[in-house]
Amino acid sequence: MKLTTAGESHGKMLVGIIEGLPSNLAIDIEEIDRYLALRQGGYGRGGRQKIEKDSVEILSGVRNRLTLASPLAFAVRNRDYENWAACMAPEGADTSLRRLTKVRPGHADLTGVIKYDQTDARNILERASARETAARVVAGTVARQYLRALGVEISGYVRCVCGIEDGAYHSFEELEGAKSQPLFMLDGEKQAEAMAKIDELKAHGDTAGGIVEIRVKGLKSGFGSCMSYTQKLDARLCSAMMSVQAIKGAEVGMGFEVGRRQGSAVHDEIFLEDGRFCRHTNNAGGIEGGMSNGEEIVLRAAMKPIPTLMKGLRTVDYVSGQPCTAASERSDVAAICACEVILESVVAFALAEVVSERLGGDNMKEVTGRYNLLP
Ligand code: EPS
Repeated sequence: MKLTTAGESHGKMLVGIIEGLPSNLAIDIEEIDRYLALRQGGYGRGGRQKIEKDSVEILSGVRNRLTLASPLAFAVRNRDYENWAACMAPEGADTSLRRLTKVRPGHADLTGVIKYDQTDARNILERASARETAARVVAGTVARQYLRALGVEISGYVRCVCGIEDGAYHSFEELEGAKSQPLFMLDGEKQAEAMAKIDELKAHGDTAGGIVEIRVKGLKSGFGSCMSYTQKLDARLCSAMMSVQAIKGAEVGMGFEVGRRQGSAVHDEIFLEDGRFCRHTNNAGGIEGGMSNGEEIVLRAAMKPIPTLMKGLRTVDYVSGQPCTAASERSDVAAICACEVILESVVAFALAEVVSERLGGDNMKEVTGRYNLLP
């Protein structure tokens, strides 16, 4: 399974092509739109989301809601394009409009203009923008539907916003409630504190990041491989999370804490109960030796604060070489809920890739038949 995405933040649309889907996978278009809407929401988002109302248009690969096994092409239109066509159109654009030379610290602007030999960071930021993640939510939701056919579910919640942290354990069933919360947090008090923090940051022209936890329930053991470093499941899933704009850290299970503890306080002991191997703890986060071990997969990722600050950070104008304040037109204060939805989506897609590599199968009957034969 492979995904290619294209599209600029203020271009006509975002598009994607998913290759390698089996036939007869039922596609729930309304569910894709629901996740797109969730990606747009959450406390602390900015003006752009008032303009957009993302919805998917499936262009190929699906007939009467069932996949054909041909490439599934899709589009998510940018409503804002009509306000940007004069400077973004593929032909006849006035590139003197909306130039950005006051490069933003923390964004792709400066390194991008040097690497791609540009003088306008617009040519960099349009693609570097997290707007691209709308396409990954579409593909991730298709992958979620593929995994669901095997009994595998993905969920998550926001654990931390700008240092305000919910350190409690929450069961997989509890996580579903997070999506109806303004910051996808499960601890009401922490959430209220985090919302007040976002208000304060907004008033000061500043931004927030946070930490998200993603869980996968129901995956059988043996996905990924201990035989080749390229096939390790933890590496594949963390790579997917790190590919999301603004992610600066990824953890599996106990994560960085394993480096602070002794072995007997880290490793999950193994028991045989009612004829089944099991563990009473899940510090490994469901992955041992680069393979799923049948326990819940637990992943966390840290999102840095949005790099466009309304108050502006100190920088240098790329063209004049003069010190200045970094560019800012509008910005999200926090996009941690969007990040949660995106991380679920990229984990779903990466996992569907791993699963389809092991199972193969040209149609869903073959895929589910092969999965059901696994121990
Ligand atoms: C985004 C749309 C963008 C940004 C954000 C992601 O809207 P605009 O730039 O038009 O205000 O809000 O982009 C970034 C975080 C970024 O780094 O560029 C979206 O739809 O998610």
